[in-house]
Amino acid sequence: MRGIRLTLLALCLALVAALCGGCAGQNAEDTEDQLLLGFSQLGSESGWRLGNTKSVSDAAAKAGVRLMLDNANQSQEKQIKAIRSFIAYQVDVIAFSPIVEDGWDSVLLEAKEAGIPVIVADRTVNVEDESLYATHIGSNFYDEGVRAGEYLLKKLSTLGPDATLRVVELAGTTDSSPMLGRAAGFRDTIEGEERITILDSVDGDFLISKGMECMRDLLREYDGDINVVYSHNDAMMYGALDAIKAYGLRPGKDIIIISVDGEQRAIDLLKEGRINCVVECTPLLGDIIMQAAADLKAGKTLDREIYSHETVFTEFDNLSLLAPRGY
Ligand code: GYE
Repeated sequence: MRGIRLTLLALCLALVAALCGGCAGQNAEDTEDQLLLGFSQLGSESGWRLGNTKSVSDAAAKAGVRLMLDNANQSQEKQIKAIRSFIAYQVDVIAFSPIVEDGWDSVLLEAKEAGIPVIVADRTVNVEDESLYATHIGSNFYDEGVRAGEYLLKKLSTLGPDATLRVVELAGTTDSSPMLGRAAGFRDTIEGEERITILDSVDGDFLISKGMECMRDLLREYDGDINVVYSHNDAMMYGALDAIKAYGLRPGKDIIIISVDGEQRAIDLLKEGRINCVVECTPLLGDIIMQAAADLKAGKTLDREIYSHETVFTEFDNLSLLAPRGY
């Protein structure tokens, strides 16, 4: 019996050591009062995601928060496991970026029953009982889709009365909240404009490689007769640019390119005229998450939604004074 207990203890310690690889401030004296935050990151699929992970780690170090960081490599199952281990370790607060919207009710109920407040970061969840999480910190993805649509309407107005636009959409991970919001906001905004047609929408999973493959297939399927690419993130857009060039067309000129995120590399492409519009979505959420975690530990109630302030960058703007993006 004692042997089993010791083995279990050793296993727990090993798990904690693995998760706590990036723990900040581990001196025996200061760990007592420090806030312990378990953060389940969904993966490393894009520059945006890497910037987000860095923002959370940097902010934790700055705020003196002990961070248990787990990266689920695009697996919801792994995210659920990580959240369960945070509960077992009795962290003060759990934060996680949910890969898809559905399927979180049970594990969040377990956190609630353990008395651990949960911050939903970046992407959103769809749960029966809203009290299963304390707040959502991130972007309004629907509004991002609206901004993409508004840019396209403006662009159309510069092209003369006979212009028509055939659009293909490179969609993010199926059933993820940014994919759903960006698709809906865009459609609602261009609705009623008969000169714009959405030819196709394909799942590019927010990845450069899939953006390239999807765009190559779409160009073949429509014989290159595509006027607009609406990519749900910068990574897929980078891949699509390669496919467009390989097909012998000029992105930004022969095909209008709209993307979302606003990584530095995308802003540089916009300035060079190789893409036309980037809707901003900031991954720099670390400081806001740390503040929210401290407030929750102190027993405060937070707003249900804490949205980032975001804008849109287009070929019609003067971007010469734009500060470096930081991601
Ligand atoms: O747009 C994309 C990333 O969830 C808002 O996920 C985030 C999205 C972001 O992979 O680049």
